[in-house]
Amino acid sequence: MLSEDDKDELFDAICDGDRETVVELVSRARDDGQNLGELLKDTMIPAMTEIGNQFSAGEVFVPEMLVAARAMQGGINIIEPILAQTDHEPVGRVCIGSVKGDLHDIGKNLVVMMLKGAGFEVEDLGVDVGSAAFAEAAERGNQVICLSALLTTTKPQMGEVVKYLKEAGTTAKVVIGGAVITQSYADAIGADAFGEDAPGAVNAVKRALGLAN
Ligand code: B12
Repeated sequence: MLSEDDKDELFDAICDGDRETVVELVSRARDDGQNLGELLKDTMIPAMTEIGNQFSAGEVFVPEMLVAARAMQGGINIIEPILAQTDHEPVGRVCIGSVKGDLHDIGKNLVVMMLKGAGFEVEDLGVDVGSAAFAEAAERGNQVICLSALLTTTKPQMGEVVKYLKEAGTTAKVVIGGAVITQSYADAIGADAFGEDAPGAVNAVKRALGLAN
């Protein structure tokens, strides 16, 4: 069993991006039969929230957030198969992809890790994803379709996806983000929410699902 001190060490290890310590502590918790859902919710997700807040406040930058996300992922990799066996319900089902023509995926990958850390089940469609593939993901039961674009030239693809999904009659919500995206663009194309960064993506997905204001 992890003591309170061990849990503090786990929290700090995630914030500091110390993947080895995260893997060691989470493995010990698993071997001891500790409730991993609780550990995720009470210790690990708050650590990612903390690093996300520091990032939003300009106190840490992308490299620190990437190593923290990688450390978190090390722990999630151990927890995921165990939680999948139990009746642990995900907060929601989300799919994400960089839109057609866009090969940038560093930001998208951060968003994936943040969403997983917040308890969402995430289907990552990768890069250069066309409208039909997003519509098929909605048909598979994803409640939110997240679109990422980094280029001025690929930004209009987001409008195309929203139009395609509407015509296909899907009820899934659409959340968009990426360096060239703004709230006013989201409003203009009829997307349900916009997120500025990875923590903002979690908020946007929650807003789209009516789980946050
Ligand atoms: C790394 C990089 C590349 C790498 C990508 C590697 C990879 N695996 O991703 C490579 C070298 C392949 C590349 C290629 C190109 N790139 Co480039 N690239 C960059 C660079 C330097 C960094 C992008 C990045 O990773 N940022 C860090 C991440 C963490 O930030 P982010 O992506 O913005 O994501 C955050 C938010 O936007 C948000 N977010 C992201 N996605 C989503 C999704 C949702 C749903 C939500 C809610 C939020 C969200 O959360 C993320 C985390 O906080 C930028 C410059 C820059 N400083 O942005 C140029 C940049 C984006 N690239 C640019 C260009 C022009 C190109 C090329 C066309 C160059 C060329 N002539 O070949 C090609 C296009 C390739 C293609 N078809 O996509 C331009 C785009 C200009 C424009 N406005 O159109 C930029 C801005 C450089 C510049 N100043 O000119 N690039």
